[in-house]
Amino acid sequence: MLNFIDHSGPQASAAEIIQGLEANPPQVSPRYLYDALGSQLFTAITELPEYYPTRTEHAIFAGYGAAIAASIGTGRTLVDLGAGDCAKAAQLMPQLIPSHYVAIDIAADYLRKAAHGIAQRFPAMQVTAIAMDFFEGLDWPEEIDKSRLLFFYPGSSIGNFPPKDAEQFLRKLGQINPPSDLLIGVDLVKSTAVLEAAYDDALGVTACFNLNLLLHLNRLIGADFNVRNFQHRAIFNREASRIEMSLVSRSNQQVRWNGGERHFAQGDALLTEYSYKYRKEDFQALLQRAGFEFVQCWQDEDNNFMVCHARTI
Ligand code: AVJ
Repeated sequence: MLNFIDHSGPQASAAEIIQGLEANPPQVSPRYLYDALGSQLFTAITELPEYYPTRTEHAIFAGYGAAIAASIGTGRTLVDLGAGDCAKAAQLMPQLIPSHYVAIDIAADYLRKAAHGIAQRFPAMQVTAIAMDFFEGLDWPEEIDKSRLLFFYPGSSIGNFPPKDAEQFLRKLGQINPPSDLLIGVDLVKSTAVLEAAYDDALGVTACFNLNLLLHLNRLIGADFNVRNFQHRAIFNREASRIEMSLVSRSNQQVRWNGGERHFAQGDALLTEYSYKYRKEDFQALLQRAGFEFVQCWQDEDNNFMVCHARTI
């Protein structure tokens, strides 16, 4: 029942990584946070007391699953963007009853196992797993039927894009085969203390997650980053409405890689991730600019997180 398609293509682009490291200020795409260990560390993050998004979204799906299914309808092709362990989609399947589940993720091995489990649990549903990086936009694989698409983009992963890029990404999704629907999780603006704790937890799991990116880079570009020489930092920039996660150099040091090197002075920050936070009205306006009509949204009591249903006009 499971159809697996490998569109992962050439893995990481060393040239792109090096260009970012040589830029001022230096930066690395957050996609490099997710090697095998990084994916497991992210799963650990979702269980931390301070990291509210995953459990809040889970509670919204649990409380409003029937309402969500009533708003969207059943029998759709559920396209899971960044499926990971497929658990979030699986939570809604008994109510959404998709005819076809298309799980997309960059972590191929992890995805294949998870999708296999889903295919066994829901034998009446067609399951397709696609190993693909859709960060630069989703190129729809020709071998997959694109009728009655429901894009599922939970976890506030949209927050990794700056708002202009988020708008463009969503517009392209909507243009694949309109009319289509979108069910998306969005993290909301809140107090600095709550936001910063979520990205700098007491156990230091997020610090490990961030620092592990350096080990990933060491393998990808033959770099010699010493994890002990960098410190995790996550601050909320309220003006830009985003968490800024970076790795700060603990000393003056030289870092080398295949064909290049760079000096990091003590206090220099290597930017690893932005995580944008929205006000409800601002996200609705963004959806509209991206060519979607806002249908309905569901939030937790404390307005920490929201799940939106929108459809292309
Ligand atoms: C997977 C992008 C939603 O921004 O909250 C968690 C990743 N980074 N802790 C987020 C993340 C640090 C996460 N997203």
